[in-house]
Amino acid sequence: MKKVVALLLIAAAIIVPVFAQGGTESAGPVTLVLSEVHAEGYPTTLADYRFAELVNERTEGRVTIDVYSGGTLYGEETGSIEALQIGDLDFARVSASPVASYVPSLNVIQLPYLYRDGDHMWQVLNGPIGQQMLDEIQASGSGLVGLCYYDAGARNFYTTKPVQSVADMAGLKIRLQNNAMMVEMVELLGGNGVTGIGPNEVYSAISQGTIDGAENNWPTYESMGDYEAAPYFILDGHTRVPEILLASENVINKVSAEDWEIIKECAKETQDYEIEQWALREESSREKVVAAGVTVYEPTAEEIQEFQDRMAPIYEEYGAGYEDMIQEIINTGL
Ligand code: BDP
Repeated sequence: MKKVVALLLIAAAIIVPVFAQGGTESAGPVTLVLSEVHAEGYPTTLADYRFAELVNERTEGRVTIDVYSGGTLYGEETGSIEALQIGDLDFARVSASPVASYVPSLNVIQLPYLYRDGDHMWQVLNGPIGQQMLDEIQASGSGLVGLCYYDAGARNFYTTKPVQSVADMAGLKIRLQNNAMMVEMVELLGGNGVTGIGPNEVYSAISQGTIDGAENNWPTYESMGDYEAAPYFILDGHTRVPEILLASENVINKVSAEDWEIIKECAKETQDYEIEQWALREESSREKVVAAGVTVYEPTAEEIQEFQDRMAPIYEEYGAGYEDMIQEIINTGL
């Protein structure tokens, strides 16, 4: 009997540390899943693969990440975010816009007409405010971890009929990401915001007449084929919404503490690569749609000002409590 107890104690001494280490459930290699709405070759998809490659290399094969592109797992980013929260999915590359429905403070870094240009946005995101907002995703208790930001340029309206001013927006049904602030933005411009349509369904929603248009950057407008259904593009640049690579907090239970650190470090390292790929694709997508006959309207500074002036109530509502941070963002780089 004593022998049995001694054997049990020895077995426990061997097994317990294995389980206790960094919250690891299994000591063996793990395969994790990443969901991406964009197609193969899109800048964020390229960055997803780079991330997966780096993680696999640096963990010496202990962690494999399978990338599912084209929205094959989740066509709507809200679906992937909810799957991350319950631990049904490990990673998702999403836009910050729908994430703000779960972590409202994230709206502050995507307020309309907040940044002067892309460089301004990157100075903010790569500085203390960017890191604070990324940290807030996990600190908010959302079950999500913000790993890094990627570029997504500026978003613009595109429609079936020409829009050259705020007045032309009247009554237009515009598809938006799942974010109440963005719906309000379109309503303040006189249009009607429509949500619940995944980015891969926008083309057919426009073709069927369910909506009159949508808003996005050059690469998505081109890659999803939306330019064929809504060939009028106004360069109003209403928002710059960064992309975010998210992890489920549950990944921390699936890998060792050391591998979790590697995952976080690899994500950060892919940011510059995505920004490079982004610049190339922004240019080639614009050229492609212009060559295909899209009518691009470049509003004057006064016309842009008219769009911007309408946004005051959004700053009051979504900026409440963040006045200092907003001022700091505006002052960044000045
Ligand atoms: C694109 C983002 C993608 C969003 C999409 C959208 O890259 O993550 O899902 O916009 O509008 O620019 O839903």
